[in-house]
Amino acid sequence: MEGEEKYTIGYLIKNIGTKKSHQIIKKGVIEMTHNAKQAHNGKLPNYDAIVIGAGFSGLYMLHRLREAGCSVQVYEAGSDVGGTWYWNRYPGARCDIESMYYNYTFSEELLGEWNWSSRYAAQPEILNYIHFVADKFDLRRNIQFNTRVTTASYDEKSNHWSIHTNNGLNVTAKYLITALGCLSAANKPNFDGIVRFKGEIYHTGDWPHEKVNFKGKRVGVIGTGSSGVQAIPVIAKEADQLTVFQRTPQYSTPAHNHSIDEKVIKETWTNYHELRKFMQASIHGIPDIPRDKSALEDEIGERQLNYEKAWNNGGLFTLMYCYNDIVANEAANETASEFIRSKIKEIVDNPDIAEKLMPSYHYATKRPIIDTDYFETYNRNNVSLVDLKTTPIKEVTPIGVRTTEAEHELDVIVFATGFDAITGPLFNMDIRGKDGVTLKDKWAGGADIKTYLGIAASGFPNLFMITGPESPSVLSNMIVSIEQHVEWIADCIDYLGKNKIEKIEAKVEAEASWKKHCMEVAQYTLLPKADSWYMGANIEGKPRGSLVYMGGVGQYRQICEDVAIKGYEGFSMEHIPEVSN
Ligand code: NA7
Repeated sequence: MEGEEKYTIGYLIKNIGTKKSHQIIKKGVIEMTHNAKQAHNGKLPNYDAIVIGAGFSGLYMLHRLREAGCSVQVYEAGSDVGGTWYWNRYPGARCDIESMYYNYTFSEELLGEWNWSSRYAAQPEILNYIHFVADKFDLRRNIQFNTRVTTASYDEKSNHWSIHTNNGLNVTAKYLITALGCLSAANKPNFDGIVRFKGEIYHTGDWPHEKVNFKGKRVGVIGTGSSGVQAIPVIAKEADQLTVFQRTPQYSTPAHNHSIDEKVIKETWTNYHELRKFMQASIHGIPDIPRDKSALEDEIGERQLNYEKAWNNGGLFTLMYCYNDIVANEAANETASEFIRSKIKEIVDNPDIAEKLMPSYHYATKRPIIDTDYFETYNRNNVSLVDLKTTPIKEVTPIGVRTTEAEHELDVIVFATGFDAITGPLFNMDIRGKDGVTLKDKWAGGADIKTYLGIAASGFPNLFMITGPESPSVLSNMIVSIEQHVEWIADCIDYLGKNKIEKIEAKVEAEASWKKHCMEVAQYTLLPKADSWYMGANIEGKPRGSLVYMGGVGQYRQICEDVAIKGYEGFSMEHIPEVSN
């Protein structure tokens, strides 16, 4: 009893002036001083770390830091966990990485307890998986939902990040970790007259939780990226009429989705340790690599056979991996591009429509697409195609979409217009580092992105970005890249704690050499030639520049590991000043 009572104010008042109370007060002061050592001005932050976002990256970050004994709070704009898979609920939404490689790999226990139903899991199943993980590790107790972080500012005096949310919350943390997802800021083109439209408007990246009914309706889909290509065949089956508004034709290859046998899954889980190592050392984070041969070394007949086999196997990288120079050499690329164009010609009955569907950019310099019956859908008599390159959209009218050629009457408009990728989510928040400089200003609105490893930025101490700009992120299997970043950041925070380092910041020169390296690597590929969202080229007014590291996840992992082994080379660090008791 006495042990409990001695800590109450009542006990101290009752025993004021006694030797015992002096001891308790002194002990309390010493404890406070000890704690205050961790903060410059004696003011403790609310949390060791604040994580923004509760998708795949935020959830794993929370788990790792909590396991390490850190106090962590996650803020999430949605009403539940899931990130990308919470928002992208559009018809046909499905992963383009094979399910068995699109799950967390850090826990063997997790692997053993989960079975995927098909080669490419649909959105509801992936969301269920994320719920399963959140339940298993009891993650929701440290997540505040329906809470959007509006500003995050670094205070140099206290070395804390202050976070403000849309619902009036003000909290502080020593570390700020963004787990925003690369494709979470929906691109909603502001066409003239859009507010006058009398029908329904949806965006694939911000889809309602309730089923949208297309039955008996005239639907327009604007955009033919991965989301449009997945949604179009499904909507076409339900709608009365479907009009597809296409700005850039796409290369898409068949997914050949199918159910998977439980036995195959169990076998895969058994060998997962090896697979995981392979994925981590690979280019795109999958257990496969390109064939070590140029496309130009094979005779035409041999090459066609290879492409045909890849087409029939299906998969995101299968065709690209037929040879090692498809994204590096224009002539090699053209062989694959032309093969896909020939398939489009073969599948689509109407030669004029087939012609409009044929892309001319270099295959795989935009993220490749895999589909189920996409090109076949244009053979349906309730589907029509509008080529926006020749007849651009002029305005949205109360009854539809008017191009320079005609007014298309619609009941529903579906924007499948993608995202302000990678920098969009960071810029949507007011993130301020030293001297109140915003991340947006530091990066000249995106025209001059400077990061160190895509994880940190100078002028922004104690800020970590999971899958930030200039990291492999969307060029890879996201889960592999997410796990690598989360583990690197957790190890770094652990190192800082053990070495009594309070502040870590990327050096300006380290950023400059990382940028140089990123640009050098990019020059070995054809990717900078495309108007893709990798290059920031999908959004009007967005500065063009490479948003991703193109050297592959294996090489990138090695670089990050070396940085850590060398005591976080390229970062400046400040030790906690000694406080005498
Ligand atoms: P994407 O791949 O960015 O596709 C968006 C599509 O919308 C694409 O066809 C764009 O044409 C088109 N778009 C964008 N803005 C406009 C305007 N203003 N007018 C007409 N058409 C427009 O996004 P997704 O959501 O499909 O896929 C994103 C990723 O999610 C995907 O790669 C997977 O990883 C999952 P453009 O090609 O830019 O000319």
